[in-house]
Amino acid sequence: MTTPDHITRNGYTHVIYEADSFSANESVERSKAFHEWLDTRRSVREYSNQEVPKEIIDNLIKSASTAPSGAHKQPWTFCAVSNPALKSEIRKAAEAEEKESYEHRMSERWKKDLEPLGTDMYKPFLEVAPWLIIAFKKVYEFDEQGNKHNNYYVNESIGIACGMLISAIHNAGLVTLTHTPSPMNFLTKILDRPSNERAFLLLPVGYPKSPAYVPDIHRKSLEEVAVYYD
Ligand code: IYR
Repeated sequence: MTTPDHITRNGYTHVIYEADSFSANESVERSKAFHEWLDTRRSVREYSNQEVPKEIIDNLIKSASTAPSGAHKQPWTFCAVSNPALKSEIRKAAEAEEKESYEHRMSERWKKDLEPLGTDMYKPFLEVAPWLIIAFKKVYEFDEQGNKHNNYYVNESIGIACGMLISAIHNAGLVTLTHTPSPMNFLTKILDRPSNERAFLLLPVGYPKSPAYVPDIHRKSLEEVAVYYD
């Protein structure tokens, strides 16, 4: 019997999926190489103002948008900002929130935990980096009749998409940082987003300043993060 190239389930077409096929040894090598490459990624706070072509940003967003999502709703919009006036407006508003956070909202313990990272209320990277990508989650959608429908697992979905975006940025030889000025609703206003979208994460994208310094911190070992049940 020949294998059909598609079947029907619940009246919907399902097509054959073929995964890449590697030998066990090849898989070991590839998984090792991937980890070693991913482990070279660092969150970078010091940017060069060197331009990044829009085509690269298009590809990064397309990569992020390959993420799995609840009921395949793809509940996200990625806003890519290179306009200097808008970047300045975002910096001004973000720094105003950060000032409030650092001076009043964050606990002493929290600020102590951030000391090794060297963060503060000043965010020059919001103007220096050639691009800011702001990931908005779509909490609900409107159907043709204008009725609201909640999306599913929205935080999980956009979190995964942002993880894939960060990996895509690293793959392109660019750097980023997960910036979360809180609250982030000023971004809805500045970028004129519809009411069903909430800002989730702001990522500056660009080349690092030369030299760029990052904190001398290290990742947990496998033993610290994994538990096996054989
Ligand atoms: N949003 C602030 C504070 C901050 C909080 C955490 I948790 C960090 O890992 C880093 C920073 C800021 O961007 O400075």
